[in-house]
Amino acid sequence: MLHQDNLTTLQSHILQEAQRFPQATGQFSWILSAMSLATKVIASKIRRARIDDVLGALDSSNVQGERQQKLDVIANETLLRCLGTRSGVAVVASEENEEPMILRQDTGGAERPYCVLFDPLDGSSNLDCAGAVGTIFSILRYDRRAKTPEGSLLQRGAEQVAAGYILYGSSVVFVLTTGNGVHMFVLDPNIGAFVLVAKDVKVPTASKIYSTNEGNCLGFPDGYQRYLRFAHEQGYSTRYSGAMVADVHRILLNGGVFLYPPTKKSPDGKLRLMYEANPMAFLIEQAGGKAYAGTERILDIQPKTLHQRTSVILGSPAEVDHVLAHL
Ligand code: AHM
Ligand code: MG
Repeated sequence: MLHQDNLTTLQSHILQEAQRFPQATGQFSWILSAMSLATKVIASKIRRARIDDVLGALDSSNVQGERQQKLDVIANETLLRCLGTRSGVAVVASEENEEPMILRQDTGGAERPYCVLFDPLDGSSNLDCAGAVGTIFSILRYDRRAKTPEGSLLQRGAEQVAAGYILYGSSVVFVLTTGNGVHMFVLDPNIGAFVLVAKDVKVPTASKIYSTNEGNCLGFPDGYQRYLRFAHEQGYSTRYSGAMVADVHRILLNGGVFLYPPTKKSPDGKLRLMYEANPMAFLIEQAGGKAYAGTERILDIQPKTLHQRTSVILGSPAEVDHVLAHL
């Protein structure tokens, strides 16, 4: 992991990256700058949440039938507002909304080439106890062969042009890939900018740490239970925060494996392929790790529906291999 000698902000990093593509129109850079703006707003609202009395659940449920936190809705609206003003975005899809938002109808034109999908506030049940939460996003090219704008979103994760997450923890961390390695930025609250702190981050090859909701263990398929017995025998540590962004971030830096297997309650897994698994899988693979759903590479899954769920195994390559060997 290299530390930058010179001070580079997320904004200047994006502009530098754009220079690799002389034909680029700048619209992609504008989308990432909207993500940066939205997540600074969300970070500030999270910091003030108890003071502003916006903690707790609403009466409403989201498309998944889950109770929404007030901040889920605020984060969702903030992202929609920021992305909605960017002309390069044709379609936006959020984990919180049943239907994708078609921002522009002339989506076939080359001037509106991108779709953005996001989980606005991942792990939001951590909010009431001031625990870490995050935002996850995925950017796809608009697929002109699709019959409908919604159809344009149903692409394999391998087609993503960018993905990232923002961790709202003891600091605010923006982790990004545009398919050219994984880069990490931290929000400097004094200057209001994300500053590059690590370029080309690589996940450690192996580390005796697993991250899973072990309370569900008896409902996991046998292979996962065998892996957990192996991990216990080998003296592994367990770390689990209840927010995927925080758990994946720890694995990116310290190594280990994150597991959300099928359970009795969620036989297909709990996490959402398009909003959570695909962007995290893209990041982890770009960092030298592996990401699977059972024995299938996550990025190869052809989505059938926007909100479909998947099981997840991702992290250090050697640790993912240990899990796969037990399945
Ligand atoms: P959310 O997007 O509704 O917050 O749900 C996703 C979260 C992940 O962040 C986390 O890994 C998982 O759900 C925790 O689930 P569980 O409470 O079943 O362990
Ligand atoms: Mg989530």
